Amino acid sequence: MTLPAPSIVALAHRLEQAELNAAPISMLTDEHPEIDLADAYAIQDAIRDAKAARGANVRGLKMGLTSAAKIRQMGVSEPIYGFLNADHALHSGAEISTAQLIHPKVEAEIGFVLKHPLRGPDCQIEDVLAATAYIVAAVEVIDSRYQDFRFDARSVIADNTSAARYVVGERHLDVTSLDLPHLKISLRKNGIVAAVGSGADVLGHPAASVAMLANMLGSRGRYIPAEVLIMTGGATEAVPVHAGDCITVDYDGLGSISMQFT
Ligand code: OOG
Ligand code: MG
Repeated sequence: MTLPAPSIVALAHRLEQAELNAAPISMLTDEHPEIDLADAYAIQDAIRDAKAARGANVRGLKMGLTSAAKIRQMGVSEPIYGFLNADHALHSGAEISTAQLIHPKVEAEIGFVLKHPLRGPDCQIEDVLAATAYIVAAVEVIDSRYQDFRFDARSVIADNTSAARYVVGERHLDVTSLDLPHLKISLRKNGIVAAVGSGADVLGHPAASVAMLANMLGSRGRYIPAEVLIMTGGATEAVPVHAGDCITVDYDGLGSISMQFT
């Protein structure tokens, strides 16, 4: 850690105001090049605490930058994690107002919910699958609070990994019947295919992303609780959206999710 506690709280406040006012700010590391990874996660924690103090619940956890497509698109190559707010969850068919967002993009993901908590280190794909209660198709709406959607790893971690909204599909309880690496995903914007991917695009297997999350949390003395949603990261590159756009994502064997931006 390099930053004193009051600076952590002040930077968290600046980021949260940017989110709540849909008004972008410059990258935190432009002003504070000394920020390290521990500071960045501490700022993210302070945002979570500020939301919790106002009664917002955490619904889950997310991994980011877990596919080659996302790493190439954002130019940041380390997987990162953040949290999902309960009041940012939406159902398929939802209307999403772009007025509350800065420069939203959508990305197709696979979600897990566990029946047992998972603790690193040494968590592996098999441990994740044995602990899984169900799988869901999920679409994340990301919205960086930084100008031009440009950031480095520390800045995007502090900004809760650009988390903004997420749309979750139906539950698939029969986990063993799903061939997750070969599960094909196709994202259409206004009827035209804009991105395609598969489960294997997420670290070779989306359960590897959950295992990595357990191991990353474990290194900070934390764990993945049971019953929370875990989003494993965009399998495809993120696609920018504007008012009027309709997004539909089809997942082989997991159904479809759609949303209308207004
Ligand atoms: C950072 C968040 C990445 C994912 O699924 O890769 C992420 C960003 O690209 O803005 O959520
Ligand atoms: Mg994501």
